[in-house]
Amino acid sequence: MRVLVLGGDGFCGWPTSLYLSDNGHDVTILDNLSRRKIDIELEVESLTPIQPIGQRLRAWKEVSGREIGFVSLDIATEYDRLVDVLLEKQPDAIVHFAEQRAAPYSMRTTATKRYTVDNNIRATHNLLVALVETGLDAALAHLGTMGVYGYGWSGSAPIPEGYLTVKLTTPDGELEREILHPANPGSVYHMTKTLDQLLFSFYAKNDGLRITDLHQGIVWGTQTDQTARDVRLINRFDYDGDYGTVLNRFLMQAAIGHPLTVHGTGGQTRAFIHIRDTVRCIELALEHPPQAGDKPQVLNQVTETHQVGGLAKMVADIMGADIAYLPNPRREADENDLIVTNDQFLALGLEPTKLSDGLLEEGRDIAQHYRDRVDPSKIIARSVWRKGMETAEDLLTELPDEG
Ligand code: NAD
Ligand code: USQ
Repeated sequence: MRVLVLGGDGFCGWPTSLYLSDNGHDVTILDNLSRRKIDIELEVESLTPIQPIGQRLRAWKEVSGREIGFVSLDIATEYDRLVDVLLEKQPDAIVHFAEQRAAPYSMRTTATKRYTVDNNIRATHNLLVALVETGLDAALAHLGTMGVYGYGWSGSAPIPEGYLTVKLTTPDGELEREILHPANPGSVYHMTKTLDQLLFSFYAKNDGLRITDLHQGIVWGTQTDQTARDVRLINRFDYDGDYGTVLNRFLMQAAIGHPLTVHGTGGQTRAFIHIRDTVRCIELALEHPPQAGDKPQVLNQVTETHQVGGLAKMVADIMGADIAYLPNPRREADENDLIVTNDQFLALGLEPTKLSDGLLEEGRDIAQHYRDRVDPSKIIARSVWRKGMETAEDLLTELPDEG
């Protein structure tokens, strides 16, 4: 397949691009490198030393003999160039990762709220309208989030894959309808993903676009078989309070002797997936697209659920770390149930990678190897959901000696 990977320089997009290229697909990355610019703005760097995109691509050619194309393009603002690229490349499939993806960054300031909405909604809408304008029949796979469902809204009822069947009482009797699961976002970022869903519903219905929305859980891990082939291909590892996600943060914290930063009681339950399964799921989704005229296909891209406090205990037991219970900078439930249906990916042949598969140790080893790159002042999460909310002080001002 000729595949365009939008956002292919990012944490999920880079390993996906390599995986698809390795499996014989003709891959072109479209990315405006905004994520690298946000690192500069936040004065933080990936724990792993990621190479400039040109070096990454040259290294991949050297290692695999295969070429990946790259177009520097802002999907949210450069509509005409996007149309030109689509017409030139004539993709069979498009993977859309190109959005601002950190909930804390999206809540940081008025400017980051506006940027997140402008960037994400315009990027998604530009892509949809460009597909209509060009008449291309490419299958689109978009990375959505489990957070569209909200946490705890369904209590202990399993969260279905995208749609709910509801019964309405009408004057003429009972009516059964399938509706999009009610949206219940917990941040401006998550809200953009719920808005994306409505754009997809409309363009699938009106123009017959073939769309799969992947409601992904929190991705953990760093390396895949492809990114591990050469140090110049290494994937990014975000550890800071805005972009670092919980499990990778705990692994990094344990590796440098920092207490594990549990927000609140740690009763929050979230869904997880390893980066190796993310790349496999994307390929499975591209191989099984919906037909023109179908409603958007929604797949829950998750393999397991865990409570944050339970994860901290697991990491602390394996690696001997302390746990710090900190004021929660977010407005979220202290505790929630989360039972998620993921039958479709299992039926397509996904063999889930679990936390118990020895990969926690791999994360710790990477974190230990690059521990000197950690800036301890970037660890505590300080973007608050409402002005005036309390945040913790730094727990470490400098890195403890190794040993
Ligand atoms: P990331 O920030 O590492 O990567 C996103 C990439 O998109 C970056 O390279 C960025 O430069 C690019 N980008 C952003 N806006 C763009 C624009 N307007 N034009 C062109 N390029 C643009 O994020 P990630 O962790 O790789 O996440 C990728 C997608 O997966 C996101 O949409 C995110 O919402 C979703 N997702 C991520 C996770 C996770 O845990 N990382 C979990 C669920 C869903
Ligand atoms: N948390 C801690 N300590 C930390 C960091 C986080 O207790 O040091 C808690 C948070 O308060 C939250 C939970 O862990 O309750 C998850 O936070 P996170 O930062 O790991 O994940 P989240 O903000 O939900 O966002 C991440 C990705 C996002 C994706 C989402 C999938 O950044 O792109 O959409 O996971 S999901 O959570 O399923 O919606």
